[in-house]
Amino acid sequence: MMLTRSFVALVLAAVPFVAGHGQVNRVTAGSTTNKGPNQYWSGDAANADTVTRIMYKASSPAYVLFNDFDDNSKMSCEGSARSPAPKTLKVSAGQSINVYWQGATGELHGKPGTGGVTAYDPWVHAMGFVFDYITSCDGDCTKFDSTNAGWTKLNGQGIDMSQTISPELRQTMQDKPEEYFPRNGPGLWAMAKLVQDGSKWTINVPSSLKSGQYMIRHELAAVHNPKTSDPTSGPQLYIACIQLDVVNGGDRSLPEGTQAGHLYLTNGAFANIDVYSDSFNPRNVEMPGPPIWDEVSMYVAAAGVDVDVHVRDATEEAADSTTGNNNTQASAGSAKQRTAITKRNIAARRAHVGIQSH
Ligand SMILES: [Cu+2]
Repeated sequence: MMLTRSFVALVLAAVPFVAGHGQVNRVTAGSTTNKGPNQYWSGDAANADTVTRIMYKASSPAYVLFNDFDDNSKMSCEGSARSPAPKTLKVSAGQSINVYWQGATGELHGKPGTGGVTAYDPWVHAMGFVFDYITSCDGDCTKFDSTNAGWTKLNGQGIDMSQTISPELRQTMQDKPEEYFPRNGPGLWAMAKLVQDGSKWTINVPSSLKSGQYMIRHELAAVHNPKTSDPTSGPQLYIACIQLDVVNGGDRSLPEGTQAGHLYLTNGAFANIDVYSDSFNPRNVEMPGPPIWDEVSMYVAAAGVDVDVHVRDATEEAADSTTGNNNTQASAGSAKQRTAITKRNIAARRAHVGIQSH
């Protein structure tokens, strides 16, 4: 039977060969919502207004695998290093954006533990890392070729041994798509947290970052299919590139950063992670890739929350102290307080940008 190419494409879109995958449903900043692109139909009106670059479709290749970890182009934005999105999302420095993922398949649709997502399919994998990187677009993100960009890490989360997956999501993952490990006890993978939170991930734009256009490289790294001799095995990287127009910025430029093809080794510990192995110890999971930008990490160390602050001058302090904040819960860790950040200016900053601890 002869099939036209478009018919085949439609079938592939509707029935992916491999369970899983997905894409960005929408990105929000404050009261602004911007829809992710329709990856399967370029005529969708959302595609003329989106700030998110098109990812791989759910059919092959679907995600980036270890053999391509050294490929700057694929690793920067999957297939979209040279295919910008048409718009940028305006966001103030110090504000956060929320990225909502959508599964390409319905295994978790309406299931317990998925944060009440019912309008579309939730993200389907629960074991894996989440990373957020940023680069300057050197001007206009809608014309930016990110192939050789240097990326700076804003956040990286693996498995949090101080938390446990919800009993509901653990049960939901029991049969499909894959059973959750560790099978018992503590260990909350960042990806499970994302699913429990309604397939949502929050990214904080550093308050000290200079105004200008930047692109976020938001990456989900699913680890449910450990590497074997099969080149299609190993961690699956899902990379969403989101174009931002940062306003009300500070005085910090990004460092040079790391090219996407140099973030992870094709045969390093990350490529070879095996969460099912008897020798796997979730307490010893190494954080893949370069360190978090010190502009961000010094605040994490001081306050135990994943937002940033820069050392503030007296004028800013005075400005914040007039905002009448009476609802702060800052808990600066005294032992780790290795910077000039004080409890007071952390509290002031948090009040200033409206961030709650989580
Ligand atoms: Cu998948």
